[in-house]
Amino acid sequence: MSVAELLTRAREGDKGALARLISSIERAVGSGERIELEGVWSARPRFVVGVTGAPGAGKSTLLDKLIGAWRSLGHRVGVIAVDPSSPFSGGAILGDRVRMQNHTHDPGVFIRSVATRGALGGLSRSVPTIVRLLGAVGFDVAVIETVGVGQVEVEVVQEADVTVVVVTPGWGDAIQANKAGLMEIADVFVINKADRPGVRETRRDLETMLDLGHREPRPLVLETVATTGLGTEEVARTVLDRADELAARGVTASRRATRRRREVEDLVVERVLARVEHEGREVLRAVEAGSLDPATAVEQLLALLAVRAAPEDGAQERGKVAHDG
Ligand SMILES: Nc1nc2c(ncn2[C@@H]2O[C@H](COP(=O)(O)OP(=O)(O)OP(=O)(O)O)[C@@H](O)[C@H]2O)c(=O)[nH]1
Ligand SMILES: [Mg+2]
Repeated sequence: MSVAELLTRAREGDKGALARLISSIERAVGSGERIELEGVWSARPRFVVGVTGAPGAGKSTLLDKLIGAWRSLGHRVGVIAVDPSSPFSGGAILGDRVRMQNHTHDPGVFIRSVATRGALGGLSRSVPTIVRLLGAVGFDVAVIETVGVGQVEVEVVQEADVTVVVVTPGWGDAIQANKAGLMEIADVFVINKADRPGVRETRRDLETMLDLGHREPRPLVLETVATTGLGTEEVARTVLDRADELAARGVTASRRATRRRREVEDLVVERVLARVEHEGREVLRAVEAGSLDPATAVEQLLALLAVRAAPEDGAQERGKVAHDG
């Protein structure tokens, strides 16, 4: 089936077609091939929610409850679970499948895991396109869930318009979140496992760090027990409200502008590097051997690329999206 046919079916609600499209996108991004998805470039779900936090913090359990709450509010929810450590994709991570299985038969919920690919820091290049695709086929809430709190997670989650950081009491999570740079990107903190001791201390740590950060609007701190659902409906409502507020203040627009720019920059770097490795092998070898200095090598490589840039790089038609890995 062609990509165009898959897209038509996905728009009609065919989750299998959507899954196959996502696989095509991942393959294309992985191999640097270009696929065109009519009308996808400009599509975006109304709410793009990032969920991150340390492994085992309860992200998936919480998300399962959030999905339920958003569904009752009439939203259609698409989830991308990004696993930076896994080379595998296509289908849900087993644990996530178990915890979110309440929704597998709901046509208004789509859950899919993606592996991270790409040369630069393992960031999943396919995420921005998959998010657009979810919007194009009618999901108005897209969730990007990541495992862990490292650099990759921060990057991936920056694709979101509103970011939820899940921490747990008593494990120094707040401090760790701070170190990982999550204090700058979190819009809502959720202290999950609030049935355990240490909630007050964790809240105090977070509030202290937020005092130092002077973020506007100030990130919110909520508490949940995801396993029982305590506090989760409030999180579901708060996250969407905060997303609307960020949009109204113009924060979302400026984040998106930065993101679009970075997406292009990343793709350019990746593509140029791929060509350098391929076409500039001899120059690189001379540098490795010490017979060519770096500055001259750069000049030679750029000249090499400039000569061969033109043929396949025709101007793109508007409304289409290219995947150049
Ligand atoms: N006591 C308690 N346990 C919880 C709570 N929320 C989740 N758990 C448990 O914590 C464990 C991890 O939950 P997950 O939802 O898989 O956590 P996660 O953050 O998605 O984990 P990874 O995907 O591995 O990073 C499970 O055994 C949950 O049942 C909570 O509020 N209280
Ligand atoms: Mg999980």
